[in-house]
Amino acid sequence: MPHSHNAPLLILYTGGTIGMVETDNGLAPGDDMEARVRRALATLPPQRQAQLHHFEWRETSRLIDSSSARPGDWSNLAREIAECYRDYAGILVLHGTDTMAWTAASLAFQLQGIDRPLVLTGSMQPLEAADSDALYNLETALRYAAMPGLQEVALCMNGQLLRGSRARKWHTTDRNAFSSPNLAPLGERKGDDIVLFESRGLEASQRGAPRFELPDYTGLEERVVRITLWPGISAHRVEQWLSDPLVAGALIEVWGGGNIPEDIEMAAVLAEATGQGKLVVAISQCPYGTIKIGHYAAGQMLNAAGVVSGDDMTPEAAWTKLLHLVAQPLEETDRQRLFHTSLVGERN
Ligand code: ASN
Repeated sequence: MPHSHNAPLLILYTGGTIGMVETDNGLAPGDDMEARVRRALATLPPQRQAQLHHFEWRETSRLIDSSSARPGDWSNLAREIAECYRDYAGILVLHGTDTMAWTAASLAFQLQGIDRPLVLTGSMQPLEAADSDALYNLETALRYAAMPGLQEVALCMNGQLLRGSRARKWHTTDRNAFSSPNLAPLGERKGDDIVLFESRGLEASQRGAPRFELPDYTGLEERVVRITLWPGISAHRVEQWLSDPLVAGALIEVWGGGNIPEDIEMAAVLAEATGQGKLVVAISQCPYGTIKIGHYAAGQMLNAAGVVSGDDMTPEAAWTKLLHLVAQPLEETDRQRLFHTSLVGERN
């Protein structure tokens, strides 16, 4: 359903540094964030204020440092958005930066086919700090959240608009903290111009109609493990994780272009897990580029063990996609097929 351009935007505040204030225990989420945001926006030059769409405000019941976010928070957020998004021209989620890429990827899988902008932003410095990046990010993200040409989940930081399922936090302190290693930005702010590269957005065919999938993720974090290989890692160590009956999915971060140690026991452990119907996927430890399982002999065991390639996905997207598939009552072959398929432009 096309949305009205007169509809307001929604700002959904979840916590994060952007709204934090100094307390006796260090930075923590502060009160009155709506008033503080409106005051900050009112300091922009009038012609830039005039370009901002009007917005309504909501807050999640628990404002958090995003390092405390859990999958249950992602499913709550997606449900809240699914219930109200039709009333808004676009949605802006204010979020901590530490796990913003995880939330963005997770929202993309839950809210597939969303037909308007869903933008996440935050900041590296609190709104009221000297030289804060908060107002710049707020203004830029609000502008993107009002662009009808953007019809997907995106993350906006430091003037860059990145696909939510492709973004990663890349720096601990720099205001240019996010990157999208395997996909060019969807948009870029140049001076006061906010440019959206529509040809890079999700194609109409890929986006389709809204087809939200909203399983409850609460407690499911126990069911998907993430294992990063280190030189000399033993099959026994991997088995300890994979053989746990609670575990239904595993993300294995392998070497370079898709290699694991030539260790027959390791191959047997992986094959045992996939044989039990667990979804085991591999991505590279290299942030840039894709894997090609079987290119080297050292990777062929992954194929033989039934491990599914995560191609050029980020760990955040691969893990949240695993969780999303594990959370639904799907046949094993459908889970594998869906993991292989690009659902929201998260992989090539
Ligand atoms: N620890 C903060 C958070 O993720 C970091 C930030 O927002 N810059 O909530």
